[in-house]
Amino acid sequence: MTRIVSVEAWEVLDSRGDPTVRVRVDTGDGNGRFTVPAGASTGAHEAVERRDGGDRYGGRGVREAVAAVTEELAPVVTGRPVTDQAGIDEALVDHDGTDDLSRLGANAVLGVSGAVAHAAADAADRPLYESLAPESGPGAMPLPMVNILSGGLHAAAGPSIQDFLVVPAGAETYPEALETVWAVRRAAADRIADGEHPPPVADEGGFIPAVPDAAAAFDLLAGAVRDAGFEPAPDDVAFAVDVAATHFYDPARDRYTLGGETLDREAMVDRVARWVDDYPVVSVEDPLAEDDWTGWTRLADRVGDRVQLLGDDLLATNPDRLGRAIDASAANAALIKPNQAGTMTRARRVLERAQAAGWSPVVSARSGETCDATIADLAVGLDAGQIKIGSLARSERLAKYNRLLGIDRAYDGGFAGGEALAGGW
Ligand code: 2PG
Ligand code: MG
Repeated sequence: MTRIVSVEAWEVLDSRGDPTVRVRVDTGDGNGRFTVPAGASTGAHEAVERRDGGDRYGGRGVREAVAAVTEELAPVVTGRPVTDQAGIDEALVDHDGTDDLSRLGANAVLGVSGAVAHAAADAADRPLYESLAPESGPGAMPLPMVNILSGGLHAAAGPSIQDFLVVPAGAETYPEALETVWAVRRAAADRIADGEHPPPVADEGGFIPAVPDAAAAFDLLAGAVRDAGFEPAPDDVAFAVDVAATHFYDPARDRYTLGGETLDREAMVDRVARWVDDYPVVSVEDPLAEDDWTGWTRLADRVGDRVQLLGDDLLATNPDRLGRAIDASAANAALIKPNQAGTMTRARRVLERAQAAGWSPVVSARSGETCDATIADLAVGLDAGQIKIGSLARSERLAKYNRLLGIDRAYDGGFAGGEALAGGW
């Protein structure tokens, strides 16, 4: 039995240049490393990331989280069998002692948990996607939803809506899906470029368009899809949107501020339903704010049988919130972000519970990332069916797309394709 012999942690910088936690776990038979990502449009119900405050890095340093790993968590896991991920994660959570991991920081706890997963794979001399898989084996290559246009908290300008994405639902393989998206992204760049400057890009590599509203962004996407030689259609190149509505909802007034418009709940539900009617939108993420359960269930009643309604801030990769959403039929798909959950085991359990309820899981990166590609292995290993990484740009995104290309070469599990989408497509 391979046991953990040491745990180290240190501060590195992510794709926004902000500090984050990297952890290395050593066993007698190898080692594993994991680097924690970070959100910008974070939800209130996520496990809590710990930042130092003060002047250093504008308060965003993570020395305290690093110290929590080396001083508090390393002794908890040292000596344990590296393959006991669930037992280790439980011990980490117990040692923190809070539900949201706010004492030591979810960035400390997940750092250790993720590095343990890699060390276990290394000790067994297996690729991570295989070592994470259940006994039935890994799943299919995931269908990517790929950011083309950005706004909201990920962009210095642009629309209030965070991401306009394309879903290459007509592709038959994962590599073909990337080729399709590449062509659409290039066509979108040509439409946005003003002849003098390249189009500005946002945190996840999407272009920041100067569009007056969502309809204009969808029209731009449709034009780019046609320029690239495809059809904007649910079975060819479909659209997805991460509205990230929590971040333009004002709880004091109970209103959504979308661009220059102020919308009440009903108007917001109508607006999203209209996008689904007017455009080949197959997935809508966070169309209402994270605690607007009334709005979510109303929208699900209206369009939930024909579109994927994907909870991010709503669910926060939290088992209790997922349970409540399933009971209320508030959505039909769950975004899975390991750092919202705080451990690999919690993320896995939320994903498996979504699958068991007939919901579609979508494994997701954060807007602040490094070249850590763990989520690629997670998506294949647990047969998520879909993945969201950002645009086809910036090395922290490409590291994950490229990891999937490597897995696709090594392993013949098929391609999940458009059937992975919830909502009847
Ligand atoms: C999201 C994510 C990734 P962030 O809202 O889905 O796009 O953004 O990591 O900033 O929360
Ligand atoms: Mg989101």
